[in-house]
Amino acid sequence: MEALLAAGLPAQICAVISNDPAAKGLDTAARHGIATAVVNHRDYTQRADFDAALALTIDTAKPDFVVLAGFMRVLTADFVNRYRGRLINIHPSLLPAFTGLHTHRQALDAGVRVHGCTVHFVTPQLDHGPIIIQAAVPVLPGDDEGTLSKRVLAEEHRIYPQALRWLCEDRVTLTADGQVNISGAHPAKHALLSPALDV
Ligand code: NHR
Repeated sequence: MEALLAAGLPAQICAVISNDPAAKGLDTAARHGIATAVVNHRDYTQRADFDAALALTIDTAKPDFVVLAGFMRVLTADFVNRYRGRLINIHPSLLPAFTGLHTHRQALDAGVRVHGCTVHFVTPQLDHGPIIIQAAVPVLPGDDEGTLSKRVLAEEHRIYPQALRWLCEDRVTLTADGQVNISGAHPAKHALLSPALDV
């Protein structure tokens, strides 16, 4: 969230909303003069009721986009469908690999040599929404969850602002059949090999 605030996006951040009253992002937002709100999931026994309260709070702020950042509650289909094409998330793996939690542990256990992060539209099926942009990083000998997550996080801080900028500029759209179109994006020129080939 701090990286998004620092990115100088052509957007007004109309609210920062958390399900966790202790979330550090609330203090950060308040320091930046941004409106904050808490909808505590512990106050609700049903996910649908929490999501309905969350949607009311979001809609009060009238956002164009709803940007998940470290949001850790699975959202109901009704909630997700209300914001179709306007709700995005960043997930710390190269989806569709390693959905859910502990993605860096999953990557290390699988022995992959390339890992990364994914910005995607949120759909009812967890971590399966249409992909906007991905960044790949090498998994290096001796990596643990700490070193690997730090390498991925540095890329998250690059691709999330880029994806949001495209959204703000109306350059990325989710089509009716669930495809992502990005206008004017440059194709990547190089393959990432890990390890590199012998010279
Ligand atoms: N909701 C839907 N419908 N679809 C997605 O793609 C979603 C979503 C809600 C959150 C973020 C996701 C991530 O990038 C996200 C994507 C939480 C869990 C989870 O299991 C899984 C994936 C993500 C976020 N949450 C547990 C739950 O019971 C609680 C886990 C905890 O509190 O530590 O909701 O990682």
